[in-house]
Amino acid sequence: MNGSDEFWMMNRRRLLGLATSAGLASLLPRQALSGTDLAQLDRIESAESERRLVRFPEKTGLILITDRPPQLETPLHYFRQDLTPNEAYFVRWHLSGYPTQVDTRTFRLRLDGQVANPQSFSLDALVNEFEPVTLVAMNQCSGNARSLFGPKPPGGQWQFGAMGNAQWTGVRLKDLLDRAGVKAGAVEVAISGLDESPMPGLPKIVKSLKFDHANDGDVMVAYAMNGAPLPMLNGFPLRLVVPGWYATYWIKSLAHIEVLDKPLSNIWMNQAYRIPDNPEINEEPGNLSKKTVPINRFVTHSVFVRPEPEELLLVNHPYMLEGLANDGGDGIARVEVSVDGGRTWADATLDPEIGRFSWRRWRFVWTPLDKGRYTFKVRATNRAGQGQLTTQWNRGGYARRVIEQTTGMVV
Ligand SMILES: Nc1nc2c(c(=O)[nH]1)N[C@H]1C(S)=C(S)[C@@H](COP(=O)(O)O)O[C@H]1N2
Ligand SMILES: [Mo]
Repeated sequence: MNGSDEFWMMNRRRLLGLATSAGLASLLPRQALSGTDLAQLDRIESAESERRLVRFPEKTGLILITDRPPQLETPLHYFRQDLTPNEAYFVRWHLSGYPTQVDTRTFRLRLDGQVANPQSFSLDALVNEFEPVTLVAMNQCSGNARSLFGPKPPGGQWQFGAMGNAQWTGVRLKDLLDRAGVKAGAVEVAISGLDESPMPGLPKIVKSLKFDHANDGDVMVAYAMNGAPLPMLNGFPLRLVVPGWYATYWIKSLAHIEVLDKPLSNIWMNQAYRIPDNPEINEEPGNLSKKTVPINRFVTHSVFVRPEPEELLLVNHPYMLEGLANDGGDGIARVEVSVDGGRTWADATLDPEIGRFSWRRWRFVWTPLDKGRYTFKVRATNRAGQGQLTTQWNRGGYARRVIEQTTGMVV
């Protein structure tokens, strides 16, 4: 390799680093770094360049996890805002038979099963005949941050971007159920979308909620996201919003609601999205829990938005660490940050609450007094006293509640 090749490769890496918003690290001259730092930077830059940005319809550049079906992750820096822009909101479909267009004139949402008057709602009827409700809620894939578990569970190797916060507008599922007149003996409500399974042996996705949950007045059929129609990839024209619960229940391109007189039994409830039945949602790779339950409410968790891993910080300059914390709806009571790898902790400042089911952003201003490499940690506690864990693992890589860390280099 000659000198100019070397130069080109170095700059290519830098550009890739920029494209994935590595932050300051990609901008500083490499000469300013020691040999070990340089090796570290190389590792990170190559890890980042493997996480390629791609553009899908109605979307900005998102990190490609898989393309068929699309699984796209939101780059961290979008989480420095309360609401995640629709074009940057993560995407996950299970099956390649997902809808790419919908005729809004003929589209109908069906509601039937254990009801007195089965319904078929046009979009017009949903928008005009029911009281609109609006709420800010975070959605999060059950497997968000799965890639950080060791050993790595199978599935999409997400970092922290399989989540997003949005303001949802729509109608209460309860109001639709009332219109249909639910009969005695209703135990669950099954929900499914327009997506079809392309594989003969695999049934289409149908999920269910207990009737009382579906009818609690919070669960919503949303037709707008951040004041605009939902992007096709996020479920246009309708999706279920199940505040405080993992995304597997937030059925997209919602087309059918069925009130059931017995629990739903299918692969999507009995085999997929199950977690060990213990409060820590924990098990050993060599000793899997015999008893599992369907995944449900979000657990308490907090993440860093900045610094991003290995970001460069300047000695004697105040730096604002930022991140967000969430739980299943009780509310975040406290977020603590450690700048010394977990030896000592101090309280972060919480941004104002913008809804029970929203994430809560936090900040922590810190002035590094010495150069060197730092490990930062963050832990949250919710109002019900649920904190975070130092170790956790489960076969699905679900419901991560581990105390997270990031690193920074003070120069
Ligand atoms: N119809 C339908 N809805 C679905 C899914 C799906 O495959 N089909 N995937 C679920 C899962 S596992 C996730 S993580 C979220 C992703 O929502 P998003 O693409 O709007 O971010 O959609 C949920 N709703
Ligand atoms: Mo998911």
